[in-house]
Amino acid sequence: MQSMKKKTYYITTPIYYPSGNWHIGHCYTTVICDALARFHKMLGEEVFFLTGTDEHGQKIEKEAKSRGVTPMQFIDPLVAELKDMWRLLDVSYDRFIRTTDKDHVEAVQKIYQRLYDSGDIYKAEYSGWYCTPCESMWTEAQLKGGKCPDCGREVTLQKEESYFFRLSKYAPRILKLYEDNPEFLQPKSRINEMVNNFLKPGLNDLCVSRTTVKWGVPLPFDKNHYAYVWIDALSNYITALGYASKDDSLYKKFWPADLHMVGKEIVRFHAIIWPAILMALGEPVPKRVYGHGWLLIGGDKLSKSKQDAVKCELTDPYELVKRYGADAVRYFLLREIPFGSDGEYTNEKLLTRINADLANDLGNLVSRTTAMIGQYFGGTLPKRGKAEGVDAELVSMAEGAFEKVKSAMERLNAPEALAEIFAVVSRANKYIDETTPWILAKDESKKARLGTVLYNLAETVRISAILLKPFLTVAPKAILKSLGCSEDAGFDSLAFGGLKAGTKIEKLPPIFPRIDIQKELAAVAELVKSKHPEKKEENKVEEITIDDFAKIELKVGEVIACERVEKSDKLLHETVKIGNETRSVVSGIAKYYTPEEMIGKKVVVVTNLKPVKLRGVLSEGMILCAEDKEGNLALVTPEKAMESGGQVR
Ligand code: ME8
Repeated sequence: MQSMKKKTYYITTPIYYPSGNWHIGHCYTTVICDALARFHKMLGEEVFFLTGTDEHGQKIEKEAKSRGVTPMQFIDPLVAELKDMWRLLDVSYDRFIRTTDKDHVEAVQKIYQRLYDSGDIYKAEYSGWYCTPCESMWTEAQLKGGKCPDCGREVTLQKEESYFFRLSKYAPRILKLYEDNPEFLQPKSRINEMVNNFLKPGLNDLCVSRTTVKWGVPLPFDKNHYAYVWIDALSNYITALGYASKDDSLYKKFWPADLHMVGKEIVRFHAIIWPAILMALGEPVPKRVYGHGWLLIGGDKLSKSKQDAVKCELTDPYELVKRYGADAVRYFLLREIPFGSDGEYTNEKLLTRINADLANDLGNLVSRTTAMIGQYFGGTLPKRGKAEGVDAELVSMAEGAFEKVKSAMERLNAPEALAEIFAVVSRANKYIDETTPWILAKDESKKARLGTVLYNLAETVRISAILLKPFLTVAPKAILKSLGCSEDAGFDSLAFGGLKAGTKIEKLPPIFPRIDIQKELAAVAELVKSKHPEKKEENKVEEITIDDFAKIELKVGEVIACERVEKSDKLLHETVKIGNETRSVVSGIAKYYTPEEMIGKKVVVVTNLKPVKLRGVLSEGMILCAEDKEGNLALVTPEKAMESGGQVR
């Protein structure tokens, strides 16, 4: 007899930049993928679940350099932290790929070679505006006022030889891919974004090599050039399976991927560049790319840099798991945010979800059911007797839940799948109120009915626990154990009536203790503050009165002479005319303005500061500047022509 080939399911997360500062937004993609991977495993499919880290590129190179360590010394601890986070959240990946892995690097070189040999990569001149201090090349359109958009300094026109990928050639095929396979990119709105924003205006060929960034994969056909990080990163989806290696059996088995799950900001790379590369390699494209929404804080994407602005919320996954457990964090991520859309994150929402769904609905059902079996039947599961009218709805909901969950998961809709399971849980709680077992227990003649009611409840709890297994990894096992079932129970044991009368049932203490939300929010706020003391001070700038402010004298001045302060790369010495007097002022702005630029500038000067000597030069005032988060400075100047000497209030 011919053996049936097992269905395969290949699912990937994006590979993460090892940046540290991990937050709950980072967990979103991966927890969803984990639930999908577990679900498909439980369907009996052979699953390969891939995640990893994206470790090359200029940012890492610079960060490591600024810390005086090698890129690997910089990255390794961050990768270890990320793996730890996945361990805490019970993420069941099959491979954790690092783009610095030897097999990946070798395969990326082969991919480049193949594209080069087929003529899809060609050498051309790349011209752009180069900012030397930033090591960045800009197009004319990207410049701000003709200067570097990052630091505002002068840029020079430079021509550099680079390798280009013929992306433009693939635009018609990508459009056709979307037309022929409306399932390819989801949700549907992302297709419109790609078509209208990128494909219709026309694709340019893509510059796929760098000579300035050396922390990357050297190109096999030109060792002065290094692979563009996105080509390196995207390739992980096939190199992880052994593509272009001696053993490509996994590739043969699992490719094309069933699903690339990615955040919406990187859809363009996955739905345009990646299929074009695969088309050029002559390989099949993934079956589906899903661009999910973001976790927001205060309407903005929760991100590493934004974290500073949102210190009032606890977003650290390690701390969240420590306080509430992996199940609660996973549940929130999978249940709260309507799939495909953005969703606001607050501690209050998380705690409300934990209390309402996990502690009240699920926790109560489990503890009441197991406690009543203990109390009325000595912990032995009673027999299921004759059904009564009220039983039918509960039983049919419990029996029908799997198909609904399956349908939701086929559409990748974990929130809907969980809502279906919790509808059964709620129905069971209602069933307790309707059947009032505590009243039945008072009447010996109702013992058989009481047994049936508790059997139905235990069975509904068992079915719910099995259905919850892809989503929660701790509670379902504990529930199944308390019902005397194997923790491994799967979708093949969902038929109602699976529990055997006579089974020993253990009373389960509350699996999700109820949280006092107000108390916990206060504790969390304290914790967040203690972790970011610098922010506490910044947020709490002392209030002053108008009289306090009036003590500062501010006047408009005109810089009439300016020179560098000797042996200082930070200080400029300005001669400032303020009305009828001139003053000597020293300011720390030499990195942002040349002496020539300063001459003739109208500035705002604090004129009643005590004079000081800086590097031996007298300073009789302070020129006001605005400063951004990166420490860039800009002079504060009157917006209209103003005589020097004018008061600033
Ligand atoms: O983009 N809400 O890596 P990454 C939801 N290395 N998801 C969020 C999020 C938020 N607030 N913040 C981050 C990269 N993410 C590239 C990928 S793949 C070949 C290369 C998600 O570390 C983000 O959307 O910036 C992405 O899916 C994942 O975290 C990794 O982001």
